[in-house]
Amino acid sequence: MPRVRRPVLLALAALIGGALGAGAHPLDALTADEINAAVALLRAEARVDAATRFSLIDLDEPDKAATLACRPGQRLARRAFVVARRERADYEGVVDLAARRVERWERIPDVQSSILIEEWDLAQAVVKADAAWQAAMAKRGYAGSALAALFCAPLSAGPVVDPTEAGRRLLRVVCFDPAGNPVNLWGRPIEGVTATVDLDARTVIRVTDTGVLPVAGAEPPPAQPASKPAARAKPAARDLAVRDGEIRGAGWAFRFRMDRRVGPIVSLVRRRIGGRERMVLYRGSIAEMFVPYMDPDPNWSFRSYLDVGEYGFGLLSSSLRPGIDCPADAMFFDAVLPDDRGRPVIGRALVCLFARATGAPLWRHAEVSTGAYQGRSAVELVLRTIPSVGNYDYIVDWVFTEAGELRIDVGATGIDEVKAVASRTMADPTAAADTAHGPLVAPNLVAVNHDHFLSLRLDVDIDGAANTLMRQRLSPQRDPRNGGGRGVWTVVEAPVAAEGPLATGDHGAADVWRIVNPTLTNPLGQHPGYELRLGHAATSLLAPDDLLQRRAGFTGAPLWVTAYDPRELYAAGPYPNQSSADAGLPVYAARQRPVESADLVLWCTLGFHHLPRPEDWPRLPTVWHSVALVPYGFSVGGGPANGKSGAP
Ligand SMILES: [Cu+2]
Repeated sequence: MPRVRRPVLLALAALIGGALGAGAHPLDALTADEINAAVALLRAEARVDAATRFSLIDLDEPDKAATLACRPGQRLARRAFVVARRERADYEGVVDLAARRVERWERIPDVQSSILIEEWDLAQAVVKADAAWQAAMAKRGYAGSALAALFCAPLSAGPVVDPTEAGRRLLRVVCFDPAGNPVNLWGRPIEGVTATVDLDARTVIRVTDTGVLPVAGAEPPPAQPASKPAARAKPAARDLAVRDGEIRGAGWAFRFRMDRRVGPIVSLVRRRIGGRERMVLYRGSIAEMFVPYMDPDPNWSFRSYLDVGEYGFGLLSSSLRPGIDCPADAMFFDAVLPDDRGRPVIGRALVCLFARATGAPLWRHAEVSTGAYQGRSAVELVLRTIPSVGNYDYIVDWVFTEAGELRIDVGATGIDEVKAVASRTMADPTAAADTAHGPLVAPNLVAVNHDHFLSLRLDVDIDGAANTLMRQRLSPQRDPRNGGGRGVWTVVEAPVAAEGPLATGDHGAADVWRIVNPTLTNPLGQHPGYELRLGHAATSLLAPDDLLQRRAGFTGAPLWVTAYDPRELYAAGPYPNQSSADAGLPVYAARQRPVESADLVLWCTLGFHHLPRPEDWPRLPTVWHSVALVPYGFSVGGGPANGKSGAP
């Protein structure tokens, strides 16, 4: 987690309040003025002081029904949700900005709020000043200026089960010799030494030293040179337009705001069909990310990052470069986010938006019999952010297609997390043991096997809140005709009645999930709906009682459904930093609330096992994975008339 972005502090909040046009819509992000006001009101009531640090100051979303009923020009009361840390205790609360009062403020016991940026620097300084750690480094030939030049990464502590660590605010620190390379700080690990830091006490409580291993050689120069960012071109016109914070194009209309914890939150996602706008998704966002490493070595066994709740995808979103990160003609958006001290900070070009020609037909047919041809090229809208979470960069795309598909594409790139080993090649006698948990990617370097599980919280509202999730199971049947010599599969459909994790059936991917509005019918007499395609839905292979798995139970299923609850936003719970017990989805879903013809929320686990390749080193070529919502009976014949075309 190095290289802290030092964005521009907003001395003149008014400067951007208008520039971003924010605050006009109930779901717009807090403006700089509103962030300042929230902190000032907490200060006035002595709930916080100058030493208090803030891990979240975000819009406390207004009531869903009130938001949907809100007409242009109308204002709803604005509230800020705040998480703060003061005198070694964590607090959360809500500030009513219109009434100028603190509505709720309470201590949250037995949790650790997310890691603050200033704690990264603190942990590094504390470790470098520690005598036991210095002695461990001296054994490895690092002292004086060589020691000072090391990069020490503040890793989230993982599950805290050791009684001597209970209740302490921790980071675990491992160090690297960057050898002057400012882009890859991770390529030369000083293996075998982990320092555990108590951030409140500002001290190292333990140095684990499992023995000296060689430090890898210098990184080879890239096979292809890095490209230079292009000048920004004029934004492609097409039908893409942004007005008053609303984005329109490719038959879609939606809004978004940036959030320090989860990154972009898209909302009020509607499809324009037959001159009407119809709701598809009320709110969508990332709800957590879990990355457990598959190495039991004491320097690795704790590595089980919950990147969203421990660090923050919005906080770590990086400035996007035109011509590389996004097309040169994309629109780029700045965003205002609070820093650790609760001051509004402007992040430049954290989000980009563009229309993309896919280079393939949206549909086409060439008729051999008549020589006739028809086709249409495909264009889709992409809303992109790229959080850089330590060594990894995640390209997160919300993609809106002209065919009515809403896709979430996630591209993993950056730098693999590597471990130093004795082996230089697979011919070495140590190689079998050294590569038990990952392949050799360079002499003396193993890229450790791991998983990525990204939870997406999708508050789908197909033509309104009353929705039902249908499971379509493919059932093989024998048929007596044809002499009994062949069979078919048929589709057996059943509604999901109650909350819970949803396992795939005996035929794995043969289950099809469809979310419908059972109160409406299209001209064919079907319920309008969307099919959910869980393209990449690997689940965790860890046992349910595994120390790592217990903090991320959501990864046990590719799909979960819960009843709508605006307070349930995070798949591993609101406070996953240092957690060691079930929270989030397994707890929410255990209530078994009914979800048939109800306002429900889908939680997709976009998961993949990462078995690194030698070619993933030292630069990981982007690996893409997707989840998609695809219309089913939604757009046929223009859909239900006026939103009420008769009973089912
Ligand atoms: Cu990976």
